[in-house]
Amino acid sequence: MTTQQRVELFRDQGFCVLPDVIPESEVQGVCASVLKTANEQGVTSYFAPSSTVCIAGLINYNQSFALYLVESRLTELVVSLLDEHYRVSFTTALVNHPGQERGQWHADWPFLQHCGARFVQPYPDAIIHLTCLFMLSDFTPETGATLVLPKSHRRPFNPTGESGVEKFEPMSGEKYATGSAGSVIVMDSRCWHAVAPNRSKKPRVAFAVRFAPWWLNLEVLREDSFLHRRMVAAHDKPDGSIPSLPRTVYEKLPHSVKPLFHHWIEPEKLVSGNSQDAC
Ligand SMILES: O=C(O)CCC(=O)C(=O)O
Repeated sequence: MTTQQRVELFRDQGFCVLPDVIPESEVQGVCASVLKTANEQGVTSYFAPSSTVCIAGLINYNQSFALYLVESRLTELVVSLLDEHYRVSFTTALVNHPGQERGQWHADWPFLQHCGARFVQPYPDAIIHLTCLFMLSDFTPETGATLVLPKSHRRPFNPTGESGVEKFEPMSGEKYATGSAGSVIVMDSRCWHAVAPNRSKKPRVAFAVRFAPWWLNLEVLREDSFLHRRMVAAHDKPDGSIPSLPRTVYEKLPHSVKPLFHHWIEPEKLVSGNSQDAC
């Protein structure tokens, strides 16, 4: 399939699946590495059922996947959808353990209606943010491949706001986004999706990377930023925040990956005694 064909599929369905972004020979190693990090750092997620473990700011702890973020077909697709100069907004590990139940239908940030920072519905029909789910184990109906509702991305609302839908119920037209380990689901963040039950005996392992165009304000996601304090913390909203990227981690990223993270490097700390100079 060409990039143009993928773009058309994406625009029509709200998502498409890119196979073999992480080569078969490498995906097991990345999977083991992310699982190790998840065991050390993971917490349960707001949206997912209790047997899902998730880590926000995964890149801070684990860089084993960095080079795949700039895989050529993925890059071509993202540039076609967001134009150049896009950036990473989130990197999140997602480990869905056996026995996990179905999660609630939702779209992703910035379309989550109960969050402090959101596009209020009815929102415009434009591609504003991408959610990419990198499969580190096979996504099948048995293992809990993500449930998606094709074409839902064109709706100006989603189940996290007033929508009249039963959030935990199956929906007519829903589909499993399946693929083998190493594939990536590239989804419009407006597309309705849900965690699926994992009926297998092994964890279903993935990580999510979200891409934002240069013009989308991400500061509200930054821990302790003015916008975060004002729009999220002050109203006790569930947005959470993304830890800044330590400069030492940034410096070690592959050269081609650095531009995706430059905006998130931790701010320079003021040296004690120099604070007046800085003002
Ligand atoms: O783990 C999945 O299958 C879906 C994850 C999800 O819903 C999300 O990251 O927004």
